[in-house]
Amino acid sequence: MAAQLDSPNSLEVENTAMGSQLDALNQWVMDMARLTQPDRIHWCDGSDSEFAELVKQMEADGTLLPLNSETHPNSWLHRSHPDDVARVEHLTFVCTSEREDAGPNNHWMAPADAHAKMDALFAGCMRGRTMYVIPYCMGPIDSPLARCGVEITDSPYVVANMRIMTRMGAAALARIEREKQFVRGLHSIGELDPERRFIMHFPEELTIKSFGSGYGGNALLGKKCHALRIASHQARKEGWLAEHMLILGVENPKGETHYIAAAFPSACGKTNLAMLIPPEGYRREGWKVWTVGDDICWMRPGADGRMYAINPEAGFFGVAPGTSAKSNPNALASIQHDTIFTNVGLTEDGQPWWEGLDDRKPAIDWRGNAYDFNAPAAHPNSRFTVSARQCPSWSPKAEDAQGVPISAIVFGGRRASLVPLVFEARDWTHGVLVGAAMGSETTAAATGAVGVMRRDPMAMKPFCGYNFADYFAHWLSFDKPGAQLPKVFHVNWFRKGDDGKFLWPGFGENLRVLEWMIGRVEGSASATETPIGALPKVEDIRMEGVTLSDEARRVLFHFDRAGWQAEIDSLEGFLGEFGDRVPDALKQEQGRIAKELRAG
Ligand code: GTP
Ligand code: SPV
Ligand code: MN
Repeated sequence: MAAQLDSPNSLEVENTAMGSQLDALNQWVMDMARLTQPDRIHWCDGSDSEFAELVKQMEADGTLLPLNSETHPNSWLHRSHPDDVARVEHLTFVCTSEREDAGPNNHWMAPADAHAKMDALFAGCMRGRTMYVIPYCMGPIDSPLARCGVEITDSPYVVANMRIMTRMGAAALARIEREKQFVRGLHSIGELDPERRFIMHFPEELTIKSFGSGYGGNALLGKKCHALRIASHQARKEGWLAEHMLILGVENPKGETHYIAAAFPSACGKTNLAMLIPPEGYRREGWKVWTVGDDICWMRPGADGRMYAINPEAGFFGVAPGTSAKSNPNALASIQHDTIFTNVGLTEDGQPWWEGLDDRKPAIDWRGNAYDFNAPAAHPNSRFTVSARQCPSWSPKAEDAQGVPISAIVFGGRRASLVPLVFEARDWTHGVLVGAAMGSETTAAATGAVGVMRRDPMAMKPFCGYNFADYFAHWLSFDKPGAQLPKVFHVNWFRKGDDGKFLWPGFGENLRVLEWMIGRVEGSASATETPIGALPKVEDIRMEGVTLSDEARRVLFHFDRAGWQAEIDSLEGFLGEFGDRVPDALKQEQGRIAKELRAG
């Protein structure tokens, strides 16, 4: 087989795609092999036997540690390099030919310079290693909304994760052959040296080059690099949206299901909301929640004018700490077998453990040292990778080629003060402003300080592959004759009281807020108009079965005019950072609200 290839050296090539008409793909793979000089090339077919072989090899070299096979069959722990535990926003670049197209929201480098820099890092980097070629499809394999890519990597851990997170292998390769278009991702762990680490995107070339990290969104290129940064750029050109949103279905006792998409920044509750278990009383009445996606949503207007959404992913790369039988039973049930854990602790008998799981004592921390009570056993950004099919609430509609119709879009973040539990935007334009104005306290999902308030429009600050001003204009463009747009809401599960504790119980109880939203969509729920949108009173939301403190009742449903004046004034400054490209309609909307707030 290898004879048909122009081998860069004495190359062993397994499972080659030769014999088919994949000229562009073969050419690119050969070019990358010539650059990186691997000892072997392996074309991934996604089969069970391939996975078993990879696992055997990773167990042998310590990349994967098998967990207790009685409690966690077919599950492993991976310990990443201690300097490689999260996304690295300061090393992530969008390389468009015009700097302005990347916008002030992205780090930018001229494409030629970026290619030169990356190719120097990649030169010879796979010597002694195997190059894996991973054809994958983001979205149901037969969906017109799905898009394909190929990731080249020297990390078997990445292959194992991509197999869970995407539709990987033969079917994806067949679709690429048909469509002749795919996103090209080149990845090497390099030496895992933070000084030689860059994640570069070339949206105009549908290309990604990532070097020096093996972690999450830096390395599983189908996820944030393709499905958000490159896809958002494609989506703008093609008239759809690629968003950092979960998708869930809420089924009422009559059997009617509304689908909701929600954008919260990293580690702000998407996985938890997507897998919500209704409170006891709701369960008795017959309410059900269905999980369609927990991190990424691709949506576009359908023939009836409604927005239809797919989850481009096939698995969950979820935050472990805080996941428990109480907070997220569906996640916990999903990860009892066939799961890869990254950077969690271990109990004495080899079970995975993290802060917030239960009150057992761990024996070993995420670095592999004896547990020391002064530091967490699991890294705060430790994760599990698991197939979505293992989730008890996995929606039967999640594989629908046409996607699910979206009734409501929800924005939200971690806001200790000011922002009430929920409010509704008055129309689409106002909704886009609410999304653009999103702020949240930073989390451990990216390197850098934790708990610092920053603007994170639509939870896309780290992920929008183009200028935010153009992105806001693209969002506004969906409001056209015939459109049946979702209603837009904003939530805050993270408001704190005077004692510094969360005022809202969150998790399953969040269904009460979703029920109110659905009531608004259907025209049955009440609200009070304010300049920032429509707010429920505490009695507009069903609260039997929850105990809220007096402070919570007062604060969570309160519109603080003076506080919002300052917030909306600062928004003017934020929009100003994007200059003339910001759509006038958005500036006018900000001006309208500022005026209403002053008029009060
Ligand atoms: P990424 O995968 O990084 O995009 O994160 P995510 O948005 O999916 O966040 P996730 O659901 O994993 O939640 C992150 C943290 O927030 C966990 O520690 C949760 O326990 C906590 N959390 C989630 N939902 C709630 C909630 O309703 N209330 C409170 N107080 N905490 C929550
Ligand atoms: C996030 O940070 O939003 C994640 C994890 O979902 S990562 O895959 O690392 O981007
Ligand atoms: Mn995420």
